[in-house]
Amino acid sequence: MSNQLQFIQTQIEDGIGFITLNRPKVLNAINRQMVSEIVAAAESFDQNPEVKVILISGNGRAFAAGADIDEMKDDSSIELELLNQFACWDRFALVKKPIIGAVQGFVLGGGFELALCCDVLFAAKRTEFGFPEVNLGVMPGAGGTQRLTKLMGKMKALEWLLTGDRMSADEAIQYGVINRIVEKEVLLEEAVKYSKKLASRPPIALRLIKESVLKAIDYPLYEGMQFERKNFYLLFSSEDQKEGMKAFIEKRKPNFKGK
Ligand code: DAK
Repeated sequence: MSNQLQFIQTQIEDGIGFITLNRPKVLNAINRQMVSEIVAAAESFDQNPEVKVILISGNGRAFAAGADIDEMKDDSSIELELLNQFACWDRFALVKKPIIGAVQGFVLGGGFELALCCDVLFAAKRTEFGFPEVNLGVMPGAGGTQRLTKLMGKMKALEWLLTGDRMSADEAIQYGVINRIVEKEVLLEEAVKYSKKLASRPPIALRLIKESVLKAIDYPLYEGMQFERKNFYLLFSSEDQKEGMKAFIEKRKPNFKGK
């Protein structure tokens, strides 16, 4: 089942919900309509039991070169406050299923912020990441200063945020910003292979693992461990836990149902 929206394409195949940014002429610059489409697709996949994992990528020579500068150039602070677009954007980070990003070309500004909301990132060789907002007289506003700093620490994050310089894929992997670097030709194939592996895992365990790891970013260790423990207990009321352990004892492959 594939669906062509105005600025994205969606598809469900083999338990994977695909979201493909599709505005290649402007390097997938993210306008407001595209944000709504991405968030609506991700939320709909999150609710759809057919989808186990979400995979986001971009058509053309960029994942996304940032928010659409043309659309926002004349905005006033009050218009932005009233539009409250960040509220829509923030919902992407609330998606419970794992989100795999397959990025290439340029991953800049809002495009980088979107990538940083993913849970596992595959990048093609020669991908360039960065926050060039400073060169436009602004700064990231959709989580860039926070998420990058939590990943690489204050000194490194400021180095990139203050200059607006572009980070190579090699640097990004060194700082723990991405997981894998692959040849561009096999980027999607590798991300799909990984997504299929996740799709074979018990879905409730996947979402509770994701939730617990995200809490580790915000919570002190003790509180995080209490949160983790509740999720651990919760999994013992799932059918998948019974099936997973029974299958192990019976020396067969488990048949997880997401219940
Ligand atoms: N917005 C609009 N158009 C863009 C664009 C962008 N961010 N990036 C590229 N384009 C367009 C170019 O204008 C050009 O259009 P035409 O001239 O062909 O009509 C086309 O894409 C191809 O781009 P170039 O000709 O520039 O291609 P090059 O290979 O020479 O350069 C580049 C590629 C990526 C280095 C360059 O295009 C570039 O510097 N782009 C801008 C990068 C940037 O500054 N990005 C940060 C934008 S600020 C928000 C959430 C998030 C944000 C804001 C609000 N809310 C929820 C409210 C985030 C803000 C940002 O991201």
